[in-house]
Amino acid sequence: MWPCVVSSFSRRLVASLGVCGRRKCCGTAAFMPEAPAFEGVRSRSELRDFSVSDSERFWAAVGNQRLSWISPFHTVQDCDLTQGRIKWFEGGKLNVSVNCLDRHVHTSPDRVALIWERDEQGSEVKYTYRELLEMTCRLGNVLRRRGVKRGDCVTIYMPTCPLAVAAMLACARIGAAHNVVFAGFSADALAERIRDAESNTVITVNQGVRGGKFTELKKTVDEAVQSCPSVQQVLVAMRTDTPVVMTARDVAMEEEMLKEDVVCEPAVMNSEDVLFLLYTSGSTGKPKGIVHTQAGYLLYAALTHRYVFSYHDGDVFGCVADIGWITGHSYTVYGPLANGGTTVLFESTPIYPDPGRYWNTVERLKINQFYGAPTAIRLLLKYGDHWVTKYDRSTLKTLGSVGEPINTEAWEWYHRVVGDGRCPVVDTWWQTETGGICIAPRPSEPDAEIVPGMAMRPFFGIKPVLMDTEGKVLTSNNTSGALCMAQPWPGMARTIRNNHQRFIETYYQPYPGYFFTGDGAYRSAQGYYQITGRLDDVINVSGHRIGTAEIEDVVNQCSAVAESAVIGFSHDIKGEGVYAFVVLKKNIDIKEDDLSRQLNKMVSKKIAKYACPDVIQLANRLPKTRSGKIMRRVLRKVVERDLDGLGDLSTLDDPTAVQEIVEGHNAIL
Ligand code: 6R9
Repeated sequence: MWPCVVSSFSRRLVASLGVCGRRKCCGTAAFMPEAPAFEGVRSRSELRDFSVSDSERFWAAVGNQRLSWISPFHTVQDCDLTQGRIKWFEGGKLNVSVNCLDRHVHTSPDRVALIWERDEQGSEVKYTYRELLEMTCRLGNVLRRRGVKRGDCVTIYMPTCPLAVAAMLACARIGAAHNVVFAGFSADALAERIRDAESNTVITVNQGVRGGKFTELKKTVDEAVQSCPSVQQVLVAMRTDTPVVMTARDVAMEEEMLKEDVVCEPAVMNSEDVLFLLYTSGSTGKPKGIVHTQAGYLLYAALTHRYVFSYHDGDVFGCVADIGWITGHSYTVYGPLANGGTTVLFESTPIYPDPGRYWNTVERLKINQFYGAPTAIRLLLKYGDHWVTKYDRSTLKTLGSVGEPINTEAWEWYHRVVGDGRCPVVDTWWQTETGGICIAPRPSEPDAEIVPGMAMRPFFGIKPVLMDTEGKVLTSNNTSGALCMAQPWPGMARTIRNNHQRFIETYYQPYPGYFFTGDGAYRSAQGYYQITGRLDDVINVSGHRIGTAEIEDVVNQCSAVAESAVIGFSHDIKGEGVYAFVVLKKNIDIKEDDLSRQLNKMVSKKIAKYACPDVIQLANRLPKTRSGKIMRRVLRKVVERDLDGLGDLSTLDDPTAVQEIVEGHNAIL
């Protein structure tokens, strides 16, 4: 029955929920597994309409159905977008780690929660729900005993691994907030985030291992904390056998965990207490600490994970994002675990030990849903189909894409080669600020069409609008504008840490009464959404508005081109001209004139003559963030010849890429 590891508190809690662990089941809809039923709602699209028109009833039902509450909420929402005030499920009390662990340990303790796909191919390790709960409780007890209190913020600087997940959940268990910093960030970037979060505790590992290379994470933390007076202790876990120098501030984490009990009383949290901070770049240099809270975030991550990917019990979910990004938070950790799923922790890179790594992993772990980034897909496409087709991918059911627009060529390849033409590809649009997926082709009627490269349909409860330059809502279809959200949803960010004013100015002042995403979008004649890129990436050529992503999409379809980045630059006659940075595929020999002719022909044909590149600069690689986004801001500054204004380069993957771009640009002039 009830495993001994669970506290009497949790036992009482689950007992109070009844056998299914769900309070007030409201019946489920016949047309959609597990979705709540509402009178008169007979299809998935009717349910989507209902979720927007009667959003309080919708969210109340799913909130009751999908989360386990210690005390029920009394107010579904208290939001005012004109003020940037977002509150959901007030009065409710719950514990996120109980929702992600204890309730599944209750029903299926031996179900696999995590499959750690270690950097060393073929050495995966599985952890059951019982084991993950034990690990979490031990670590929760370590933190508590060492003085971490409810409301404190713990910074986690670790690679994607089970102890990192346990660290996140241990914070949630004792009511501390976590601040995961991507383990590729430099000491300076880490220090800035620790200081802003005012963390007293940092959790790290001795060394990281990625792509066969070792990184000295503990050393980086040592350097960072020198300028972080708030830090009192650093917990150090051992990822490798290599010893590291331990100071009086450092604590051997596994040793401490072994001394602790496997039972840890969960803190009783309010719906709106902070669950985590996650720093993300804005248009200005200083990163923003985006704040998410307990109930609304967890519910939204769980619901989107369940329905966008059509995740069913027993499926193996493979999100290959690092836990240092929001995608790792919502779709490696919180969404899958809230749903009692099996989730893969991918520690490696797409090309280690060779470009077949993803598909080798899919075959070995029998992954059913694969969720990755277009930048990786484009990279792998270059290496050819055989790296994919040599592995058995018959377990795959859904393929997901996230992080940037996926160009048609990459989409088609992902669909045709990776998915053998039989898996829906879901291009999912969302942001750190939205907490979870907001626009995606699914859920929809099961065989509804999917248009390549389009995120298409708003998720339940999401009401997108497009705004014109005067701030008016564009009502017609076949139109482009600034993407805003007209209605709040539970997963949206609550504030920016230490800077609510910046939160309001960035997201709520540009279009009063709406949440402004910072992205541009096109709404097709059928009403489907296509993201055209950050609004600062939209350029205006001779009065014609064009998304740089649209031009890139065409350029990337050229058989010689591996990847490209297009920016606007100041042009005497046109206002803005089109500047294309182009990376050629390996072993391609083409004259620049021929390339330029080919690209002009293609762009004229697919978009219009005005969109043709005025300048083409060949490059060996593009400057990218460590999460794979092309840093167009840097390219613009190079082209503007404003090298002093390059801004924050802490997220840059390979600093030498910028130097190469500068030299290439100088050679063109
Ligand atoms: C989840 C994530 C958010 C920004 C967002 C947009 C871009 C994300 C996209 C996409 C086109 C998609 N973006 N998904 N653009 N199509 N499917 O990536 O969060 O790191 O905060 O980035 O990424 O520009 O505004 P985050």
